[in-house]
Amino acid sequence: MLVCKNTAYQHSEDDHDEDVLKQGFEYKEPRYLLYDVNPGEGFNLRRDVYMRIAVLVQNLNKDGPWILVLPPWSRLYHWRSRDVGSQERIPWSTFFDLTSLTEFVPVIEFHEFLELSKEPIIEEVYYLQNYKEGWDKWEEKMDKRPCLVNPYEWDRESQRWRGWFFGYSDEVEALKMECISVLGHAGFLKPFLLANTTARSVMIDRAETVLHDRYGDAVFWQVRRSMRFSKKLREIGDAYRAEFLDSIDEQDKTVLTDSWTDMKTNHGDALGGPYLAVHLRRADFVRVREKDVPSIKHAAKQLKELARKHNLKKIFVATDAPLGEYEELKGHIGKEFDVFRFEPTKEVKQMYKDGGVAIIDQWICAHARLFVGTRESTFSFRIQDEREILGFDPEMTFNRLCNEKDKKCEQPTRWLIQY
Ligand code: GFB
Repeated sequence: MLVCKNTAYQHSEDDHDEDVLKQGFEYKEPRYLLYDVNPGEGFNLRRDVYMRIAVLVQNLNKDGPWILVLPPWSRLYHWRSRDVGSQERIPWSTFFDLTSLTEFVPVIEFHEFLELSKEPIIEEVYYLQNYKEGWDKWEEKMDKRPCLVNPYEWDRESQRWRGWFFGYSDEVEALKMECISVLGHAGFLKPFLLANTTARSVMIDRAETVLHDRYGDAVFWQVRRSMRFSKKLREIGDAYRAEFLDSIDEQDKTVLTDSWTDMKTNHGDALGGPYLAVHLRRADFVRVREKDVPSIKHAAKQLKELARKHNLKKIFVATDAPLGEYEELKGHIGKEFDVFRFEPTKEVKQMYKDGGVAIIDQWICAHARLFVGTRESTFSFRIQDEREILGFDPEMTFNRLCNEKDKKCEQPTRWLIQY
């Protein structure tokens, strides 16, 4: 399936016909922008990098047709379940609603890009890196430089570059690869892409190196709003809310419009289901962000206080904690509250993997009357955005747990939605 909304840019046999020319459009073959991210990055930072690149592609489309090729999800560090089958080459449609993405920018899946290509080739790869010498004064700049690290390998036999290519290393190759030192916003890549290459397919690797053009403005929120989760995952989350948390959209005032482009809420429109939801980030965070993560006992104390304050009797826990820690939390919370955790069926796990289960957790947290997250976790940040889109009062969203030694317990920055 080729998803492309702008009919002037649609890639089909008919494009050459006179109608297109009559409409005043000069026919151009679309070009494909691919990207990848530092292999160690987690799912929710990757979502943020998508936003930077989607805005770039939207800007490129002002001058000619470009299509964003969605990088398949493969082998993420946090996806460790062994009972879910392969977690390689997962297409974006498993997690996101592609029609919705397309309402911001034309996108296709990587396998569709391969089907459209005569050969499994990406013509040019630009591997972004920092400046070896660092920088004193922040100014936008980019230069071709020797690679500081190079994960690609030149294959003498095929005269092509070999690389990871989202788990397609056995099939896909590149014709050209260069390293570019860059300091700048994603939009800064546009003049480079228009002036320095005429390749049909260009891949930007280590795309997290470039920053958002404008963090938090209306365009930022448009692309964020376009990232709706897949309908199936939303339905699984909704069914759980209805069954265990007495949470139904009509009642909770969280009904979605058919298209994100028609949805505009005010703070306080959404009420949310009668439960407190917490994102309790544990696993590697306990080690890496020791100062930000509370003990289980202290987390329970804060949750009980908040639930009492807001008169909520149910607590939903989204967590990557092992079962033992979750049981410990329940023990500390005690009988005063009912505590819930989403338990996927075998079928859901097989079908939607660790990534899908995490999204269901996020979706349930997004619909709670009150949300409390973990400091500096992009997983918690994405729940906060989702709640901004639904129209919650910021008081009910921008809350976090604190470590017992953190007496100030500063609450999260409120990145409020802009239209
Ligand atoms: O999403 P993420 O980048 O958030 O990475 P952080 C955390 C991953 O752990 C998620 C799983 O994508 C999930 O796979 N996970 C975390 C959870 N919390 C939950 C939860 O409540 N429910 C479920 N089902 N899964 C950063 C990473 O994580 O932490 C960096 O991006 C680094 O790579 C750093 O590891 C320490 O921003 O929280």
